[in-house]
Amino acid sequence: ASRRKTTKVIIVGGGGTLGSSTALHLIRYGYTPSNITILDTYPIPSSQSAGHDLNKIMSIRLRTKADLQLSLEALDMWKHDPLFKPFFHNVGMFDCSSEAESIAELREYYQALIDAHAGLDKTNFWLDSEDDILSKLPCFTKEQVKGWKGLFTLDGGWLAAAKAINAIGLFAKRQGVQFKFGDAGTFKKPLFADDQVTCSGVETIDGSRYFADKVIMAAGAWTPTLIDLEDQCVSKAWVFAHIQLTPEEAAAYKNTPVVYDGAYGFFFEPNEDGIIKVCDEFPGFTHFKKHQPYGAGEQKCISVPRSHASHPTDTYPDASEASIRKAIARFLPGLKHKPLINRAMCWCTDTADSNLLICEHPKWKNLILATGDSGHSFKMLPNIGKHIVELMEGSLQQDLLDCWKWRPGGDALKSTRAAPAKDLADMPGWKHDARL
Ligand code: FSA
Repeated sequence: ASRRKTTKVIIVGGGGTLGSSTALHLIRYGYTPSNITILDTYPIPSSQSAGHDLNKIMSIRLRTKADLQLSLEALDMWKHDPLFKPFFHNVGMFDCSSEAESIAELREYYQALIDAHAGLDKTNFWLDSEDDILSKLPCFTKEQVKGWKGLFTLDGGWLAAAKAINAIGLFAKRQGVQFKFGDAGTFKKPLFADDQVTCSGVETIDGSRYFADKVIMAAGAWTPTLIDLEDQCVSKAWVFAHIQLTPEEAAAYKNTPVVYDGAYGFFFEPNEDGIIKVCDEFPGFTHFKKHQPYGAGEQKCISVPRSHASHPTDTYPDASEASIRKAIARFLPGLKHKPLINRAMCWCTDTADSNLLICEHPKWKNLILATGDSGHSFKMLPNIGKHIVELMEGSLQQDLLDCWKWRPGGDALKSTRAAPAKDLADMPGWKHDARL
């Protein structure tokens, strides 16, 4: 306990999902808030973080071995923790399809949830007919859902993402956590003790030097550009667009569950301003460039994120417009005539096996990586930081250590997705900034 009071921690990317959660749990574990420094290019909630979004999906996932424990812990905190509760819109989620093969996979998934013996039979239901579907989703028509089947879960819904990170930020500020943003918060390189092995802090691009006992690299999709991760993470963009509804239009979608079909995409209930977010589903877009992260002997080909925050005129490729329109035609045919607004890309970073990468760097003591979200980590905002602190303290449970260890090899370009990501260089339509 006394070690916790005196240990200094720097969180690089502390304005995003994994970083802000780490700051929260350091405080909850009794670390002295003024010994915690959050560095980020943008103020918390960092506008280039994937978590800086209207909404993200909440549901229990079983993609990796760690998922069941982590999503049950998260669900409990989204439902009951006073800090997070206001941001969980527990409207349910419908995972559906009209293709025989995908329906069979969804059925298997439903069975796996039941077989997890975690009481999930009480909250998950198979919807087998049009009438079953309409009973949960009155916004659809019978004609529209002909042949659809799927899994409805009461454990799902959406998370008001940027607002939840903001709440952590406000709490951390009140507690006295230190914040540095802009050039003073943008990572340049790690600093080392005389042994050149023990990390002792961070230098930022304005030349400031910050010293600490532990440095946590939680810069999300930017992490592989900052520290050489030996190709373990490939950063990719996913896309979204918004539709502004009138209050009358929005009323028809109130309390609509999140609807997800892997062949089309997904959409969310309108938020309090009547905005619906629509996404397509695809294996992501990379942005490969020659780049030299710290620790690499020379320049390498790395997918370097390019944020909407830094490039506000960027939108998304023409191909995304077509697939988002296709998702709208499928889910929201009555809104086909409405204009799309706020088209943008959002950056995640995939590992080969889609497990997170949360471990001490094998070469550098006290430099801890917390990245590799693989596009599915926002739902763990409430609890992931607890495990990052456990890793830092050496008390993380063995199965999580195994899942999240340093593990070069494998194919993070494809990861566990249907196909390797395409590169933005081959996808016209997203760049509207003549200067860059
Ligand atoms: O069930 C989920 O957690 C969906 S995450 C949403 C998403 O856009 C993915 O659909 C996409 O493939 C990528 O992983 C980014 O996140």
